[in-house]
Amino acid sequence: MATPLYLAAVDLGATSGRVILGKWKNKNLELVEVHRFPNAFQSIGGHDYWNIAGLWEQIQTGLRAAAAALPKGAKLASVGVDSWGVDHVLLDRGGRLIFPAHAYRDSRTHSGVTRPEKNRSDLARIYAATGIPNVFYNASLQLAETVAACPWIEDAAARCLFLPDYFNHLLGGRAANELTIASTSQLLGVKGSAWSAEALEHFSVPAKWFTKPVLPGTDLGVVKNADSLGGKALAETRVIAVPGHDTACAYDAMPAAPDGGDFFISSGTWSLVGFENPKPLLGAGALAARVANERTGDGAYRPLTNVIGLWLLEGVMKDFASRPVSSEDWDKLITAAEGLPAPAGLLDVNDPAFTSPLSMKNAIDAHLVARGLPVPKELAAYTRLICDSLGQGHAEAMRRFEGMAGRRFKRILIVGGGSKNRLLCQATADAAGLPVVSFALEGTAVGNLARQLIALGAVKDLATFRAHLGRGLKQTVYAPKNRASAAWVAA
Ligand code: LFR
Repeated sequence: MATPLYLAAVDLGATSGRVILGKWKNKNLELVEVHRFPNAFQSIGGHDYWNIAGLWEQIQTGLRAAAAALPKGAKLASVGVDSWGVDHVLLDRGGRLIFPAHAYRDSRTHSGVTRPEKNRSDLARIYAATGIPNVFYNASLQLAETVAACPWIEDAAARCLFLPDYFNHLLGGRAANELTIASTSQLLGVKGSAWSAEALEHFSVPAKWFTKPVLPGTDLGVVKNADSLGGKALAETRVIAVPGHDTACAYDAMPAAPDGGDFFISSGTWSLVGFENPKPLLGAGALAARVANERTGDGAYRPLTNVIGLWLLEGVMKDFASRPVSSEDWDKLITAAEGLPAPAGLLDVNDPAFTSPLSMKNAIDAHLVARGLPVPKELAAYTRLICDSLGQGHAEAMRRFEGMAGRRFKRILIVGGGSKNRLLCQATADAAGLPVVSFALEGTAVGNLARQLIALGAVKDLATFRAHLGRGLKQTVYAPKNRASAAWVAA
């Protein structure tokens, strides 16, 4: 009987964070969520910020809970941190935070510094250099705004670390920029793994703030202050740079078929739709489709677009007196939504009005009224409209990728919160005309733990991990209902 290996995944999301304890034994991974906490950005004086000290507090609480959940005498072999992309801290030479960590939805980049937007050739040049389109929340634009607003920062700051890099460092790891999270910034070169001098110069971001990104799987050192975290259980715990970007973790966790025929959706606050490719997708078509060539845990490419995601539904719920909490509540809501007739027309989920509205319900209503469509009366009808619209958005994005990459996908694999939403899965299958396979899988945490297992030498590589994982995994297949041909016959 093999000795189990225990590892912790710190998985930070924009609306909640978790610490998960993983147990690896006999090629099987078991997870226990030892700590979960809400997360939200906080607004003050017209700007939105993350509570970095609060997040650090929660990470420590989670690690203490992980230590407490270990069997007597067992040790935590390693820990890794992942989070949403683009957000970062600036540190002075002594490692102190010297600028508030803005949240990516803050409006500071919306006007003024969107320089490439003003100049098409700049836009194409920066895209060719970084493979990342110009999206308002990119770290490039955020840092450009910081430097423009506070020119003194150039000298005062010594390092820019993305959030997982920073928490790895607080845990005791060396201060390093990890590749996947660096690839969300629009400052990393699309070829190789060096920062793009062209992008840094264009955005006036000092190159000295960054070091050459390390690959996921790099051992950054040993946890410090183990006494305050979990005593002996954490005394030799390694801090491992897992894919710092949660989307890279979620994609790593997909038990994809080795033939490359799978299209991926990581469905949560955002729907992150894309696929794995040895090469980036570049050129005018990819730029127009806003393809982000982010990096995978193996350092390859994940051409992807962000479809707005369940942020729409989360937002709408704030305008209703009661919202589902338990899985029974959710089931009731989805059943009610399924029972409704199909909406008269769908939302264009790419409308920027949905990015950060004061009221999502008002934004949706205005969008519908402008298109001459009826406004829903109850939460179930909004749920139906949102799921059908997202399904359509997923399918359209997939078709665009097929056109650009010259390939046909055979299945759509979905992980994340939305994979539990059967209305969304079915709507996606129907719109795409492909089976959607939903996995009962904590995608980001599993991808985070997988990279630790590979780094510790317990698993050979990602393909091997996916094969082990796929064997025991519960999956639900949503076959497409042939809507298109039904409509054709009716016509
Ligand atoms: C998802 C995600 C997306 C990124 C967005 C903003 O959590 O990481 O991949 O585009 O957050 O950083």
